[in-house]
Amino acid sequence: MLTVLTALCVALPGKSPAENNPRPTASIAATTTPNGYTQKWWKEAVVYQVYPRSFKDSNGDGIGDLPGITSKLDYLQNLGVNVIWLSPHYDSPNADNGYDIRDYRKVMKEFGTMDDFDALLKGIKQRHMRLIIDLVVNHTSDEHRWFVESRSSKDNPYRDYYIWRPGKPGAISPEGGIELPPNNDPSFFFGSAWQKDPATNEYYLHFFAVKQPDLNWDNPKVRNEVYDLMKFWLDKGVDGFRMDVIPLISKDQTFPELTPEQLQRPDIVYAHGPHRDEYLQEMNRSVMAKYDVMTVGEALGISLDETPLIVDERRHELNMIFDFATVRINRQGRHWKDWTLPALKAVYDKQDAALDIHSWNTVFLSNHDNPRLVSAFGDDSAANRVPSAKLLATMLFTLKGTPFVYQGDELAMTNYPFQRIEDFDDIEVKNGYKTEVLTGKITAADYIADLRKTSRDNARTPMQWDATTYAGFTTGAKPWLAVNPNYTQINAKEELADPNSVYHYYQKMIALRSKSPALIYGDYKDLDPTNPTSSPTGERSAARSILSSSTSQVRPEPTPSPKA
Ligand code: ISL
Ligand code: CA
Repeated sequence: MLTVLTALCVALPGKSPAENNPRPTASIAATTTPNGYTQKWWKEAVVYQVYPRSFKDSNGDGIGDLPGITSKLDYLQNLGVNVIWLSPHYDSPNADNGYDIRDYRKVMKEFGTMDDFDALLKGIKQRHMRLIIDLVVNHTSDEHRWFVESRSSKDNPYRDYYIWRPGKPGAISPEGGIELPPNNDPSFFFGSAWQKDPATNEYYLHFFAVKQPDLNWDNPKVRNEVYDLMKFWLDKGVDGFRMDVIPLISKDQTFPELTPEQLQRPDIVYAHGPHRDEYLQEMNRSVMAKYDVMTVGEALGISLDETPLIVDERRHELNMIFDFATVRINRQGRHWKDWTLPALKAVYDKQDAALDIHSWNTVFLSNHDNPRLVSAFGDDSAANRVPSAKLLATMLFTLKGTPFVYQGDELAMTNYPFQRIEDFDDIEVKNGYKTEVLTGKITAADYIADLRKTSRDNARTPMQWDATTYAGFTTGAKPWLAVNPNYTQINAKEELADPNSVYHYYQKMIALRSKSPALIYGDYKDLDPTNPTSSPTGERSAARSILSSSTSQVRPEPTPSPKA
């Protein structure tokens, strides 16, 4: 489906945003736009998400790594992005590709060493870019030292770093009593969120995989450990954090049974623990207030109306969140659902209405947990892939909020043609196969047909750098996850050589946005909210509708040609 962008950006007189990649200065921090926004470097940034495992392998072991990223910094600088978000780079047994952390102060050995991290950070700073890292502190790996201690005995000093409960008596059968988990909380990765641990015969809570036990944020020692590790990385010079499932940190520790209705959307229940805002404010006072950083929370379970609770600057919690209403517009539960353009535009309208000058938004339609941008929100057919990717870029870079580009979307990389369960790596897919297919609830063919559209692995196939073996991602025998077979046509080398490529369109749009106060801070209005589709000329007219409303006051030189 092609989308029509119908934004009107009111141009703002006054200071243009600092040049690409500004260093923070007092004057920027103090400047207010005519429509009332406080100017901040992170509002003016364009963020690029790197999923290290799939970006670039430097040593031929088939796994992307930090030196690989460093070797591609010129590529990113050339694109014009100025903040890099690095998905987890910490020591991990990789039950969930690094979102299960074993040691927060160590680099994953497959990705390199701390020296490699320092070299990456230095390369980023030399290019006047910034780095934010993933902060995954709702849970750790079960191999984290704290959990190894915690599970060893009920009186271990680390016992209360995690959430332990005895089982509950269930129905009595002729063979005797049945024990049930402490309550019916489900895990996002299928099954119960409670796992019985043989060492002490109690259950620990894990909202995600069995190997991802949830930390007990009600323990002040846990909170201080987290604040210390945040400072460890900030003192190295990182510029902030993307915070994994951050609304989930506070739990209702009475653990009531969820109602059938609540079981449809457990994320909403989990995101509404009693101390969420209190802990985020404490984190802000203890850490963020002492540095010039950017924070963006993954706001699983938070509705649009509640967004200001977390991002209103007067509440001193986080700068921005990822609101799921947009990326989940194509889902019914876990399954694919067709979506309409007016419905998506209605979300953008609602976001605009929910946030005032004290709050700031993110703009994103893809990341490492979602299918490819052009496949999910555009049309990845041979005829329409390029124009629809450009149209989506036009939309993403002109909406109000800090845009996030996921690696490969600047090339219009597409979903992978998955055929068999063996083609997948994702733990969520594998757990789902056991729970849904092996129990006969659905057929393997239906399961895989749905995953072809929804699977997180669509986004995790290796970056397509060139047309050589394995797309130039690795020189090794095999990449950790298969390369999309379309790499001979869709790759960075081809696109860098083609002035009309999607890559160059992104480059022009990013440059235009970075230099246009109107596109960053200007007011937003949807001029055509009910238009369900576009004509083949939609791209041109959409581009004009934005540009014509802003070019009168903004220097026009970087305007992308509508034909670009
Ligand atoms: O992508 C999802 C399911 O397909 C989401 O439910 C996802 O699990 C949720 O958005 C939380 O995501 C984050 O935390 C997870 C990790 O697996 C994801 O990669 C991460 O982005 C647990 O740390
Ligand atoms: Ca490697």
